[in-house]
Parts: sequence; C-alpha cells; structure tokens
Amino acid sequence: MKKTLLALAVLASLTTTTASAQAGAFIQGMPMKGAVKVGRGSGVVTAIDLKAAKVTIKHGPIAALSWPAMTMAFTAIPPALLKTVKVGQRVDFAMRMRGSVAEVTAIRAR
Ligand SMILES: [Cu+2]
Repeated sequence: MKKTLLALAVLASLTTTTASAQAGAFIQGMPMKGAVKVGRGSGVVTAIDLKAAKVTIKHGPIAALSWPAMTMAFTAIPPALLKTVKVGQRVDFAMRMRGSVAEVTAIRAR
C-alpha cells in the first residue's frame, strides 16, 4: 500500500494541473480496500472476448509489479479499448491491479 501511494503521488506530481485534478479524482474513486498497483507492459494479443470485455496478452516482464513474462487475461476499462486492437498484434499497454483483478486501462498497437 505504501508503494502504491508513493507511485500515485509521483504520478500526480508529474502531471499538469488539469491532469493532476483528474488523477485526484481517480485516486478518490479507488476502493480503499486492497492495494492498487499500476504498471506498463508490452506483448502480443492472443485473444479478445468482447462479451466479457477481456483481452489476453502474452506480455513481457512488468517491473512495477515485479511480474515475470506471462500470458494472462485483463479486463478492459473501458471495454471499447478492445475495438482498437486485434489478435496477433504487438501492443503497448497500461494496466493496474485492483486487489486481484487485472485491468488494462490503455492499449495501442506498436
Ligand atoms: Cu501478467
């Protein structure tokens, strides 16, 4: 939790005034129960489930979360993100772990 707050504080301090206000709202919107960790990764999309709003990515290591390379499913927030990528594409993405739920919050083809 300490690490998360520090990461969010750093994030907020790096943004402009407007973005900083948005980051504040983002933080306030987070449930206080369970740690939220944010990170960035890249990999290849191996599956997209529009109905479940999930994307499976074979991703490389994600340093911010001390994750090794793996293949896993993320929930897309918002689900419309999934309309911008296709199976087989190499992508860069931003993600967060909210408790045990992995979410992709931005994704784009490389
Ligand atoms: Cu993973």
